[in-house]
Amino acid sequence: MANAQNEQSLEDRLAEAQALDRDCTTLSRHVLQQLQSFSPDAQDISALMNRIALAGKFIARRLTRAGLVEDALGFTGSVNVQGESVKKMDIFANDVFISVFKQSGLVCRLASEEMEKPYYIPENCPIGRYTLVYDPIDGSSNLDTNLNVGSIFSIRQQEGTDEDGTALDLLQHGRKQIAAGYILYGPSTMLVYSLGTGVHAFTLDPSLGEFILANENITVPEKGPIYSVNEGNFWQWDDSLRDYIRYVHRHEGYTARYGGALVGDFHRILFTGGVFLYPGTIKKPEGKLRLLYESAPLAYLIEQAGGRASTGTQDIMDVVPEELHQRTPLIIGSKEDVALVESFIKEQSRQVTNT
Ligand code: AHM
Ligand code: MG
Repeated sequence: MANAQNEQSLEDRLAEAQALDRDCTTLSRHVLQQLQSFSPDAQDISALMNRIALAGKFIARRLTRAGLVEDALGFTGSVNVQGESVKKMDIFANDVFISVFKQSGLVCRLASEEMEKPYYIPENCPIGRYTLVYDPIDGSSNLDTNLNVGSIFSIRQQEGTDEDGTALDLLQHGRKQIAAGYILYGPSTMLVYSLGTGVHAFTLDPSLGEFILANENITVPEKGPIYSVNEGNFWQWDDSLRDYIRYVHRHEGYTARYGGALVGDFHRILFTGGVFLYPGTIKKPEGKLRLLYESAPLAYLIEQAGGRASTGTQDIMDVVPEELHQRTPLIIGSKEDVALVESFIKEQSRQVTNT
């Protein structure tokens, strides 16, 4: 009897130890495990990820109180370089990313959706070896209705110089990214990242103030049921995209999901499979999404998870931008679903060539 009790308590203790182990896999510990090194480079990447996580915590804290505090919601009254009305939260989040990197010695320059030109942190520049490219609040039209939004980030090694301030040295393909990820501000706050060794998701435990490992080595299904696209643009698309949507409507097994915020839509596809599309339209032939801080970081993640990202004719990761805020059509998700969309585009261009 005494032995049975002892065994029981041993099992309980083992279960507790496992739970504790899981709770102790914080983002910073995970990053070091991924890098398998304590080299200066590994320490830098770890410090970078910690600062990004800190930015995520600041933004999440503000968002959870947005309806309660003055000056959190609504527009600033100005228009950004993209011609879009700027929200107060866009500016707050943009500044948070800048301020967490001050005096870090890590990042000399940051480029974001909200800034026409890259921002320099002069005190970091003598030693800062990395550039951070980010979208501080993606899907900001969701803000005023208390729906999910996200932040997207990408880290690149700083290369060359930016003598004329045009950031020419940043205009390189997505395979130059050394890390990428996003923070999803939903019912809970999640950080999903990759350093080129799989995709891993963390949930913010607000009581600890730590991102705790939730899913390791996420793989996107080869094919999935979701198609995620703003069908309001149907008559603005090329015939090939309309044909693809007609195909989806006529076949069983598809379901539409579109939240109007890329991070949330992408997150769902990462876990359940399917495809997200933001194709070009008549008004915007290159679509809406920006290559460097929206499409390329998510392309990096989806490839790491075994999926694909395409413009329709080229892998997103291979696209070399000509300017900082360049837009690109985006088709991203499960391999088979992306290939199916591409097959419609290919067929259309074959028909055009034959006529
Ligand atoms: P934003 O970065 O200015 O918020 O714009 C990007 C957002 C994406 O999150 C989302 O996928 C898309 O715009 C939605 O656009 P639309 O309202 O045209 O469907
Ligand atoms: Mg955006």
